[in-house]
Amino acid sequence: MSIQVDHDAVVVGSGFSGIAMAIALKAAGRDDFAILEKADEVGGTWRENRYPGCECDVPAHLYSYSFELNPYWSQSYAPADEIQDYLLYCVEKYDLRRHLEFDSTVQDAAYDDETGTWTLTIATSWGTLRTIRTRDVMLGVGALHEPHIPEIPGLETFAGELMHTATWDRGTTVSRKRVGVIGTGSSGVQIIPPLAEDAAHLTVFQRSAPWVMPRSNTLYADRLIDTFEQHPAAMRAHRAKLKATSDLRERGITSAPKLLKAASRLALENLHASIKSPELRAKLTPDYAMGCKRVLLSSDYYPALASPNVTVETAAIDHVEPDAIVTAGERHQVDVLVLATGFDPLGSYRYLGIKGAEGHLLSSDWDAGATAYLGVTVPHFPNLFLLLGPNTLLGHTSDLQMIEAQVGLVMQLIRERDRRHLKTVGVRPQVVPEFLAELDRRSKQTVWASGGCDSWYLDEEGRNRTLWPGSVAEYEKRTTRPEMVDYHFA
Ligand code: N01
Repeated sequence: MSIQVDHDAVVVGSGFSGIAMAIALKAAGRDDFAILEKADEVGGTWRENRYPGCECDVPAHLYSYSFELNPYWSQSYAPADEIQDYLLYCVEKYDLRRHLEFDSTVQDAAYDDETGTWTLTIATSWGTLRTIRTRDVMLGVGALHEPHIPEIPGLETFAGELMHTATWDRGTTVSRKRVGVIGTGSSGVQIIPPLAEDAAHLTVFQRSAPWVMPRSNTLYADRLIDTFEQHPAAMRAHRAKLKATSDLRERGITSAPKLLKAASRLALENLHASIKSPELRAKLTPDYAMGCKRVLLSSDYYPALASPNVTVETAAIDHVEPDAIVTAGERHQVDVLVLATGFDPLGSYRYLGIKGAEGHLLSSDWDAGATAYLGVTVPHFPNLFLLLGPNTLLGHTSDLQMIEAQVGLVMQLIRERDRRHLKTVGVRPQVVPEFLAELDRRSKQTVWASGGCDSWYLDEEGRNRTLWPGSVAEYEKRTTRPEMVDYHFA
């Protein structure tokens, strides 16, 4: 009996993950798919994050698809707009626009045991609902997507302009205004220098001092761009070098104490050279081991904090009033308040209502934490594939490498299922406990666990459910040659 579906596959989300998945489906001649996107344009992270100073702190030639290298990156670290343009270029080049359905928010997905198909319920911003039936669902909904809004008493009473970095309104101007920024992670470190330049006064509310390494962002000379354009092999060699050094740094920061020590020394020298005031320097000296949280790269962050119109407040925030942030004993008046407070990791996956085989609910199965085999497949959720799912983010190198490996794995699984003329593929439940035990064992040996900090890497029980604890090369190997016995075909 052949089952009627609207599409063979539905890709949810059109950021780097969704676009990579769609390109792979297309390349395999599996043209019957839709890409559902809740917004009105592609881009994911790079469509949403438009705050001043937003860029990618991973080198541009590594933060691009390996199969679509871009000779035209203007500088070693690309600004957000340029990355968004790159994604738009990919959409046109691979003829994906006709697969895209905008203003289509997937509310829930339900698996039908009988037919082995999924039915997605999709809402528009107008409130209308529709359904799509499909065999495969690929979720590229973004791992760091749902803004984390801190629970600070009185925050809702703030009467000035209030924004999270991921919801920055491009019309906002800060000149002649008093601005407050809460948070000094990757987003905070990027937004603070341009705000310090424009605002009348900037108060930075820092809870933990980050580790900051100097970074030079060089513009690529026209001659080099021409060389990359005319000699793709030179560009590939450049990328290979970036990949090797980034992987090494990632491994070093995570679990090589000697390398960490040397890097920590460099970061403290950077702090010393940039900040002359001993009092400010003390405030900016991290009190946990480097690598426990993401190491930040910036050469204009410390100089911005040393500007005369900038105050670094390290006292805990007590509450917010309509025009001020109040810390122990001090009232900081602000007109604009920016929350650079990060994201709810894997939040977008949790908020989707996903009902799998035999009534399994993803949200319930993930009660004790989000888990997936190699971050991609979840027991009892056949023909459902996660991209950048649990334990597959990277701390300090390009997540695109993980996305490409995952897309490759998904393609192999569905190809194998079809080769066997079967309806479904999913991970065997027996395989997962051992995999999770391995993740826990390896994560405990990293600086994330031993570095003496709280970070979004670990959950409340101190378990890592976000980052991959091995090397990129190892992940690539495990996904390029998957153990088909780990999967159940039916
Ligand atoms: O968020 P974060 P982010 N009161 O969670 C503070 C990616 N990314 O948006 O450290 C006061 O790192 C919090 O303080 P503490 C990247 O993967 C990539 O900056 O918890 N402060 C911290 O300082 C990154 O890791 C790029 O003590 C509060 C900050 O807010 C991830 O996104 C660029 C608070 C949150 O830092 C998240 O980065 C940007 C409270 N109640 C982001 N709650 C690239 O360039 C939180 N904080 C690739």
